[in-house]
Amino acid sequence: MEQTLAIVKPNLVKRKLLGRILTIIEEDGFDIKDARLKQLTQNEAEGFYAEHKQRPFFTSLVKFMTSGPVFLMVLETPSAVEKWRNLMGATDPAKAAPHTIRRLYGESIEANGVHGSDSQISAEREIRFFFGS
Ligand code: 3AN
Repeated sequence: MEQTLAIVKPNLVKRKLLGRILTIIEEDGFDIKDARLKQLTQNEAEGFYAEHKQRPFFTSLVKFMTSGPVFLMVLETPSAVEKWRNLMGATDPAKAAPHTIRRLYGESIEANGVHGSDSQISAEREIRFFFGS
């Protein structure tokens, strides 16, 4: 079994698409092991995206991620990291495959609607960051 951290970003929570995304996740066979709605502080968003600190979009990304509550989830299934990334689609919604969540609901590269850990090591760090051990 493997776990990954999934986040529904503020734009999709605001658009009341949480139920639809949970349905997609459940129908794809993931087990939701933990979940929480959370308004991120600036510190939390900066800490979470620390690896992007030097990127030109960092300030804007932090502002967007703190613009309203996010929905955090620990998803579990075999190959959870890869499986959730496939279901999300590419970072740029315009380049994401048909039927992926980012293609369906993403608005831009920044407001692409959902986050997923990019490796098992990131998943461990990100789950610990929000949910503890
Ligand atoms: P992914 O979320 O697909 O792993 P990363 O890790 O490269 O993509 O980027 C993290 C987040 O930073 C993305 N989800 C997106 O919100 C934002 N981001 C990435 N690239 C850009 C960009 N060129 N312009 C604006 N925001 C970006």
